Amino acid sequence: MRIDVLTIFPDYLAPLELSLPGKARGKGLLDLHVHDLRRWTHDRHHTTDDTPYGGGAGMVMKPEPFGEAFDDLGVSTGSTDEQTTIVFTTPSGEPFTQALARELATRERLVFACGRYEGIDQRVIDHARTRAEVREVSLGDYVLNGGEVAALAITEAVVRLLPGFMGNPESLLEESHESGLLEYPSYTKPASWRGLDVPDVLLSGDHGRIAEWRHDQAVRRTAERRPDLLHGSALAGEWEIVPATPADVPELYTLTRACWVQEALANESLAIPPLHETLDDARAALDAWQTYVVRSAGRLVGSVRVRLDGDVWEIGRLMVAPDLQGKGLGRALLEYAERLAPPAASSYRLMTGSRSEPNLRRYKRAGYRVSGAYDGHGIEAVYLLKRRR
Ligand code: JD8
Repeated sequence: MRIDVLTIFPDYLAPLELSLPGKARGKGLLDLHVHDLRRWTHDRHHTTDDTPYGGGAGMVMKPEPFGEAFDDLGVSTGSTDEQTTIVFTTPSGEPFTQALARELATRERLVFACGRYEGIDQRVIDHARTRAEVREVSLGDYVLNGGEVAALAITEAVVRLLPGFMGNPESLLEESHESGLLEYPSYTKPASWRGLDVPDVLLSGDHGRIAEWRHDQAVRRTAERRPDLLHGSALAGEWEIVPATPADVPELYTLTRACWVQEALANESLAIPPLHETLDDARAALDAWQTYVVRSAGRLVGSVRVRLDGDVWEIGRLMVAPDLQGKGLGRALLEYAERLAPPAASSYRLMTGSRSEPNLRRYKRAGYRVSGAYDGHGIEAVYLLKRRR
């Protein structure tokens, strides 16, 4: 990958010579060029900024140096270059995420345009769009004095994803924001330090239990610190997925009836067990399954339950209030349920009516495949299975 950085403070990017990017250059994976934007100025003072049209505080970066830099650096002359992305780091950009890092890591060339002062003349961005893909990216919701720090961070996050860079690419999958879960706590020698001991499970040598403990720690940490990572934002406003309590049972029972009337209509059959369950059945189910509910503005609007059956993670009763379906909450609940699966689970299983076309389509889109017919209670239902990644 080739990376060019345009900045009036090239020394800000000096850290790229160190650590990861330095190693990538050594491996021939990265061709990094940091350019002083003043190279493309022609006045005695090498001016790169001027006063804003329309008045206002501060200065704006002039368009000409950027335009000439793009020309000189051959940033895709002629038709828009498919393999180059010009990145403007700006507080008004799209949030930088691991997903965006993965996307940028597929590019052959990145060109970072780093602003200072009040920002860059808008025509530079408009002009850049005529030459290559443009991404305006923000490092986060806080104000820096320029775009260099963001270019530095984005470069590090992208370069370490380049194929052949990480000694053990598998380790990438385990990382925060890659697995969708925050990292579990790590420990090294000594086993006891200032009265603080390493958790026994980590000294047990039982890799199954260790993986189970680590996964559980990762889920807990994510639920405590970043619940948004666990369930995204399918519904407007504040909502969250939480473990169900007995107090939720009446609403759960009502939601079940509402959702399974839909199933009954879809399958033209009343032979649907949930429709024949009592409130006590609903209470008892809380002991048989790990059940989670979603509340939005205090209203119970969705639910899912999970349990381990051998090495299969069984996902059941995935419900979304009929009036709120189609907003992605079902997908968020399914992803949440999958993420809860313990290491012992090698696949996910769920069930739906054999004639529930919308559900069947939804689950197939999520990677599930029909694995067999469910023969019980006189209903036509099918099992769907998905191997775990
Ligand atoms: C580029 C000029 C400073 C910003 C007036 C302070 C990114 N996450 C981020 N926060 N801040 C930036 C960023 C700040 C920049 C420039 C990026 C160019 N400034 C300006 C607007 C208010 N000053 C950033 N990525």
